[in-house]
Amino acid sequence: MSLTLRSPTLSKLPQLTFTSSIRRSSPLVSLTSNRPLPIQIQHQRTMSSSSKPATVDTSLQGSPTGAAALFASSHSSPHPLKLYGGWFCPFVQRVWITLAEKNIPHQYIEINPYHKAPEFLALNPRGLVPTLAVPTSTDPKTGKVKEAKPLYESLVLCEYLDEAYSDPSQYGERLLPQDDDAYERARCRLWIDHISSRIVPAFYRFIQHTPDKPYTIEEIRAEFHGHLKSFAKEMMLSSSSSSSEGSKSAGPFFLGDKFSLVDIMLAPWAKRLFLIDHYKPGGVGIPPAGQRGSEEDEEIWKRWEEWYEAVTERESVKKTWSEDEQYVEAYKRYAEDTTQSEVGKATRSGRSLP
Ligand SMILES: N[C@@H](CCC(=O)N[C@@H](CS)C(=O)NCC(=O)O)C(=O)O
Repeated sequence: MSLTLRSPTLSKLPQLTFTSSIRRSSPLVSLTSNRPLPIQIQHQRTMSSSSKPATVDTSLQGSPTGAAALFASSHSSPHPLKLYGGWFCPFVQRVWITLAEKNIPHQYIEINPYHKAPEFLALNPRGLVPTLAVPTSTDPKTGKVKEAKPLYESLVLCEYLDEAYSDPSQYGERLLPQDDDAYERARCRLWIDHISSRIVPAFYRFIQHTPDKPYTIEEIRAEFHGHLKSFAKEMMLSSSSSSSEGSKSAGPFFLGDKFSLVDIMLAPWAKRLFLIDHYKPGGVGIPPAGQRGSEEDEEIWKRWEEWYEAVTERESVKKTWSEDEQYVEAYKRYAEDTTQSEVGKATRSGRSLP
């Protein structure tokens, strides 16, 4: 099958043609031979075949392991819906979890986004994974997909997938409250914003902390705890109050017994908390039960733990997870603050995340 991809934002860029792999219509040739280079391979170039030296980021181990390897290989056949991802990336894991939750047929293509190959930048000018190629037009006669377009930004992608694959008989329950429950939907978006603008940036300030930073490890730990506690307190209070939906169940997820987009947005960093325990003195440092200060703090941290247990045990989260040691190796560059990733550089210079 051949399928055309146009970038809506970069109409002047070369048109890409999808076959079993992506190639430019005037194909990019390998640096070492005259053969056209499939995009997947371009992104896995190592120091020996790349003109630039490998960095802590470009030399990352190239493919998922463990459960994620199985999930990736069971979605390796050509399909019009393509996820370009990196096994190590929490933003990718958000989209991967959404695909797994809704059981959406797709093709997973592992790339290393730090190489910035022109074909990848043509899909996503920001040069970041996750990037999705989505089918946008089908031939009415044959029903075959004629055109696909790129989309990016993990939250946008998850919302897109939830809306585009919405038939409950095929894809299960929607990931955000629907119908006339605009308040609940807005409340979910508010806490998604809390995750993306508070918890996630603090995670990186925490793991990238080194003794020469203008803030101490205790300060960033306290800030991180504060953001987790706000989230857990919201879950505690919302489950004890009634809403337009009627009375809610107590837990374990943000919306009680319903796993939602809010949980998906934070799950990848919840899974990565063990890296802070591994690398940072004092670790995440959530105080043990009975030593949490006030009665309210005891309750809040209990609610956090309930959420954490349920989310990290969720099938879709486990399915998209490689072996722990692989993350330990990959996040060393964050722990030592040597990463040149956009997220790492933004954190280092106090800018907001890309
Ligand atoms: N805001 C983006 C962030 C994505 C992101 O930063 N992805 C990283 C990998 S975890 C990436 O592609 N980095 C490439 C780079 O830093 O050059 C999203 O939510 O999708």
